[in-house]
Amino acid sequence: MRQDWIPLNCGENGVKNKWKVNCLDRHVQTCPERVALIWERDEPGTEVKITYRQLLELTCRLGNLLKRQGVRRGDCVTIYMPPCPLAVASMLACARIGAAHNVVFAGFSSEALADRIRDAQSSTVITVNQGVRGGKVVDLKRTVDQAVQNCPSVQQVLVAMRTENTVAMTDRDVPLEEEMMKEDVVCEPVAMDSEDVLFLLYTSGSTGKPKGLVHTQAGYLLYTSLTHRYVFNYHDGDVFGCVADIGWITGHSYIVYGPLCNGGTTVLFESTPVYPNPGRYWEMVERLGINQFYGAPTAIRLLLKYGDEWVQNYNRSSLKTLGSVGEPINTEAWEWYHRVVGDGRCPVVDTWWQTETGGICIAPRPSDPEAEIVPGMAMRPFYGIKPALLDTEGEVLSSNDSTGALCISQAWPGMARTIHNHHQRFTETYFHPYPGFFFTGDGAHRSKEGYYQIVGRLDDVINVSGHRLGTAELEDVVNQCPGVAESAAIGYSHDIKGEGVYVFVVLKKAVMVEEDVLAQQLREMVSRSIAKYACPDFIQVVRCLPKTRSGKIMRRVLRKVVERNTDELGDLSTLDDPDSVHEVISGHRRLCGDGKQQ
Ligand code: 6R9
Repeated sequence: MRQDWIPLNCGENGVKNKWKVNCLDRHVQTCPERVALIWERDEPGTEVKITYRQLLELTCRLGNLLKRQGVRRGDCVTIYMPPCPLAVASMLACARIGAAHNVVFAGFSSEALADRIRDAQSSTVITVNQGVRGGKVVDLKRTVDQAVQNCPSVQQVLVAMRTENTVAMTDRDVPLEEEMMKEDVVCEPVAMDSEDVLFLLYTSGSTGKPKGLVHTQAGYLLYTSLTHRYVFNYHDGDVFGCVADIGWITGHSYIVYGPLCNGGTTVLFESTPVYPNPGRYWEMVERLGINQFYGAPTAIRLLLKYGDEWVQNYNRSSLKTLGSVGEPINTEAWEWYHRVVGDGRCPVVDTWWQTETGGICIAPRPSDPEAEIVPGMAMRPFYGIKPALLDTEGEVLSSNDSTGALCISQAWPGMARTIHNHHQRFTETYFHPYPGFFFTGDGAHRSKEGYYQIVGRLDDVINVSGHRLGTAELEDVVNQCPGVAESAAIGYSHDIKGEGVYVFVVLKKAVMVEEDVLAQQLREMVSRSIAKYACPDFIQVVRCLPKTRSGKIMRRVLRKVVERNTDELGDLSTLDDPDSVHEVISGHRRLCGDGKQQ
């Protein structure tokens, strides 16, 4: 890595600025009554609108409360909340007083939450009593209670009330609304340097331990606001509907920071695409007058199976741009999104980017207004992004119509600056594989015309419904099962989730267990240690895993077996025990039948 890349200073060197003024105060001066947030609550038709003036008030009260509770500049506050105005106000309140936030997706288990709180060394956690999603109530405070038992750093938990049900409160817990109402509505924003930390966000990599990527103030804000404006062609007065969760980078950049920095109106979606029925998104588009809709391929694939009527029942004439993010969008889903949802008149932008890149790096727009958009292709680099494709020898592939490792060859404002407490891991992961380049972990193809198409991950990361999951992270959990000697997790292609999880396990000698009992036990362990979405679809017990003579598990071989491409297994002579592959193949057929996977 070129060391001059980081820190990359986007503001003038050393300039102190009140960056958060950019998301709130500035708009309160010019348009205080403009709606900043539309909270689309789980129950359709019960949305709540919050103006810029109200959001500033909430943020200031919360900022003052955090200060009263001892949170200082440089601290890191963990936020475990579903999308709601108080979650946004919590993020902005941290920024206002110079503290970093660490939002943890509220679907993560207590163990996953505890890991992230410990790594971030948070003394304060903000949560809600309960979450409501798809008509179901989830006890989020209870998950926090379990997590903080193993987090000695935590001194206080601020609890907002999403439902009217009371929850057990201890001395450590602070009733959020009650206490913030005692605070003043003015809270002077702290001046921060352009390179000070804005937030940490944990994401999975190819080792067992999730990494806390660090984003800083000025560059991140500049990059998210520009990409929000130009990729989606966002104009003043538009209603921007990003249906991601605020626990992911998409929520940070395109629900909160990008739209608010642009003085936009942004939707916070609390529900699911199929609640109370598969028309939910489009009924919401009609009711809220959404102009830009930004969602995930997994949801599009799910909805297209329910048929066109659920879309056509609603008036979607407000829509101007449709966006897709999180994983490759297959042509069928792209075409349906374009033809049915957008009535063939809205550009569909397939946006490629990562937690690490902060904002969209490759997308069909901006471009000339009439420039072609090829289905399922991210196509064009954003301003200032210089992609490069490298071959396995590390040589730059300079011609078109080539495929290689997707790298970025110069710094850009939105890039993550480090991994919290692990700068060495940051440089090793992103800058050592291809010296002089930032390595994304993805493979890509550059077409004859010079357009980019993402091929998928090159490392041991599985993408389940747009959520990243490390194979090592899964194996660490599975291997904790007393009967398991070792395991290998791989992703296989799944027609709704994009990828599903398939786990091979080798049992310890003399362990006898029914396969369904084991499968049940392992699913519970994964759900407890990571999250429900990480649960394996298939668990296959094998005598041994195919390994090289040096002991490396041949995941490539396992993937071919599961994808039923056994003609392409390649040369197996380097394997320690070539027979093991035949056993794996027959075991797989026993488990999944003779048909194609799924
Ligand atoms: C924003 C986000 C990043 C990984 C990334 C890639 C995959 C994201 C994609 C896409 C194909 C797209 N990915 N967008 N693959 N086409 N348009 O999703 O961040 O959660 O960090 O995931 O997701 O593999 O490397 P994150």
